Amino acid sequence: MNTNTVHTFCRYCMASCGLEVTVEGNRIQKISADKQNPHSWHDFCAKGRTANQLVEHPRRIVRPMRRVGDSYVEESWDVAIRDIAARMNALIDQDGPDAIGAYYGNPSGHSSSNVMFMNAWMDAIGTRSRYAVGSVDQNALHVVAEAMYGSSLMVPVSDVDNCDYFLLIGTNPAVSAWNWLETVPGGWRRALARQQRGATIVVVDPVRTETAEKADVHLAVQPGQDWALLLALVKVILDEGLEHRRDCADLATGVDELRRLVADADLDDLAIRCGIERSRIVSTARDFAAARGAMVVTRTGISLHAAGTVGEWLGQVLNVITGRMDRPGGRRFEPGYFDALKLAELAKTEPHTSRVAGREMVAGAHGLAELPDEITTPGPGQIKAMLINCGNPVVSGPDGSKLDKALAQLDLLVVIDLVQRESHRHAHWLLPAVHWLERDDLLAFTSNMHDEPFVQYGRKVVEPPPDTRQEWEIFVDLALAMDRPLFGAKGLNRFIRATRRAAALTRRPAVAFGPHWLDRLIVRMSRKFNGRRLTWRDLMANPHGLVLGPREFGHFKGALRTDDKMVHAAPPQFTARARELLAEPIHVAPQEFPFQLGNRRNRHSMNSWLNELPGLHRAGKGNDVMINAEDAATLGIGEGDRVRVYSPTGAVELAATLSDRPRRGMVIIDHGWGSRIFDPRGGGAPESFGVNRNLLVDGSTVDPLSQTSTLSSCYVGVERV
Ligand SMILES: Nc1nc2c(c(=O)[nH]1)N[C@H]1C(S)=C(S)[C@@H](COP(=O)(O)OP(=O)(O)OC[C@H]3O[C@@H](n4cnc5c(=O)[nH]c(N)nc54)[C@H](O)[C@@H]3O)O[C@H]1N2
Ligand SMILES: Nc1nc2c(c(=O)[nH]1)N[C@H]1C(S)=C(S)[C@@H](COP(=O)(O)OP(=O)(O)OC[C@H]3O[C@@H](n4cnc5c(=O)[nH]c(N)nc54)[C@H](O)[C@@H]3O)O[C@H]1N2
Ligand code: SF4
Ligand SMILES: [Mo]
Repeated sequence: MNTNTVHTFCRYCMASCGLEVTVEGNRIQKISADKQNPHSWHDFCAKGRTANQLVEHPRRIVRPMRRVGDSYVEESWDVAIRDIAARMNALIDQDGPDAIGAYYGNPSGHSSSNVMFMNAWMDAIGTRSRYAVGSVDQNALHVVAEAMYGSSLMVPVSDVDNCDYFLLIGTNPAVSAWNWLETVPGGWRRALARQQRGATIVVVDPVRTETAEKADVHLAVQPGQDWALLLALVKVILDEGLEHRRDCADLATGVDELRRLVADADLDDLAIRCGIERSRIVSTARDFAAARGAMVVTRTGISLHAAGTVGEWLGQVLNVITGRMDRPGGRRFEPGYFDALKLAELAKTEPHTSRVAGREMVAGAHGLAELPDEITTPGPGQIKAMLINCGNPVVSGPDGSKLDKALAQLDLLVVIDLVQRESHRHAHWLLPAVHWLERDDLLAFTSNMHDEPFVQYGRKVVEPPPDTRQEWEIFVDLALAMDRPLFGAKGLNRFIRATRRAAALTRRPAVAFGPHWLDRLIVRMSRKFNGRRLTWRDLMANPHGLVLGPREFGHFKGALRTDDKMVHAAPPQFTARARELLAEPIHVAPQEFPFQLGNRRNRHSMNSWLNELPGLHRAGKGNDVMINAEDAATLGIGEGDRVRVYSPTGAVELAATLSDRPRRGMVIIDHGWGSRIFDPRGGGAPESFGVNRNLLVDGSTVDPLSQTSTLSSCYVGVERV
């Protein structure tokens, strides 16, 4: 059998590590780091190394499957698409388009065509019942970027290699690989290299994480109260005149409003709220402002709390007022080869207020926490059918059992995934997706997120099983079968049909409309580097990827999409919310639920998936609850004891690990566990590892500015069983 080597990159997370894959026939033999990749292989981890295990998952769905009673039967795509289209059309005729709901999860963002075509389909049917992973992830960042910089996708990247002072808040890059809306391959390793050369790393985290362990300073903040710490830092900087005068005048508006806000805040009060001594806050502020290159980085440790947007905003404010935007060692705008911000503008969803909770959409979708009530509350606009694409919201969102019950009551649940997981157990149709090792991707919309100008064509490594399909194709087929205009654009369906006929006639599949058309267009329109545009040939001739030039500074101001081309440092909705928080009494845990529930990611899992694969976790895998040893002593809990963790919403049982890592009053359970994996083909018993900690989280509280569920602000009780 012939053996060949393919170079591509991993699409599990934003680190986008370059891969070298050895293939024999159509089977992957070995995946290693592509050391010839000039940009991104340095985070290469066991998840990438074992990615073939998901391709060859023993429970992988490889043909469309229809539920019949309690089991599933295989069907052809023709039957599947026709049945789904007919049932959805009947519901739309009867109840209107909002009767069709849809959710997309995290992996959809690692495909170049998935979300675009899902939106095209949602626009085709006209539904506003749209839900997305952002409301359990990074909505706060989108809201802040939109208000401050004029585009929800304008996310300046970290200039790690020039940074002298890292203020890392609510992030554990030693595990999560410097991930969010940026690709900074080897970011953590590079930060440590800077530290070797004298840079300071400050980590703000209620837990002494793997990252905090390596830090020069660890500030064990009171969970959920980073906004108070950040506001205090801003206050010290403005009160002591440590701000960057020129940027505060020429780059930003609203600094006077910030001055008024901090004048109304008291440093001692803020220190008590965040649980960090005033003197440490003051010295951190002074050191941050004085450092030559410095950056604040904020992530999910901020966003999954009720004050998440205010925290995210104040983190950006610190960067802006100390002159870190567009300067070495700070945050830089990467123009990339393609202007994704422009695309985001074209693809904007009409604003919409939800039916039951009366909340606004954020970044084109409603909050996941609202979904159960939208399914169970009768009346015009009630969701009767759902499509879940790349998601496991029962595990990733709050109050999973409430959502599970709601999903059970749908007339139609359609799932597009590789495997049937917890959120898919009531599915009427399981539609088999294609793994990224089986598809080509040009991730043009991440072009502004790389920490240096870079392009790599994500090559397909093996052929997918014949009856699996990429999401874009499923959405096109559905829109055609439903006879509803893709993208809401009249005439497009007819045109697509014509290209498909031409492809069949000429026996050239590439003639049929698909995302490869758009890829070609994007390359043709690419920004010039060294005086010339990219060509398709450049992409093909550089399988390891192509660094397009040096990191450039000076694009930030021009890229701003606010009407006055200025950074808006103090959007009124943010200052109002900060004043609301200042007026709130200091949080104390309710007596019956005295602990705050913290969260961890696992190096060898991707949110709720990959944790079932062999080789990635040791035997007996699952999650446990980490309890501060002093707290455990007062509860009479010993190492390895079985304990019950309970909240007003739910209860779970698991083993205890004692540790001095979490601050007192906090217990930690890894998220992403406790999702069953079903066997729709073989009918084997469901497999499951660990417990779902989000069963403890009430869905009714959200960050009002971003609609993000407060997954990390949950109070619980703990007892030995
Ligand atoms: N308590 C707590 N909860 C959290 C978090 C936390 O830190 N703490 N983190 C949150 C964050 S940051 C995120 S991003 C969310 C994730 O939330 P979700 O995106 O809803 O869930 P995932 O666990 O990522 O599940 C992804 C699903 O996509 C499937 N999949 C993988 N690749 C493909 C593909 O190419 N095509 C298709 N169709 N399916 C595919 C997988 O099999 C899996 O079933 O969880 C959030 N929930
Ligand atoms: N191995 C692995 N890597 C991943 C993922 C994965 O599942 N596994 N998921 C990917 C995804 S989708 C995302 S979005 C990114 C997320 O990347 P990160 O946000 O860096 O994710 P975490 O590693 O969960 O780090 C969050 C940290 O916030 C801390 N924290 C919790 N509450 C608070 C608080 O109130 N204040 C402060 N200051 N800190 C708090 C937690 O203790 C934790 O250490 O990671 C990505 N990378
Ligand atoms: S999952 Fe691992 S190998 Fe894949 S991109 Fe992320 S860090 Fe790299
Ligand atoms: Mo995420």
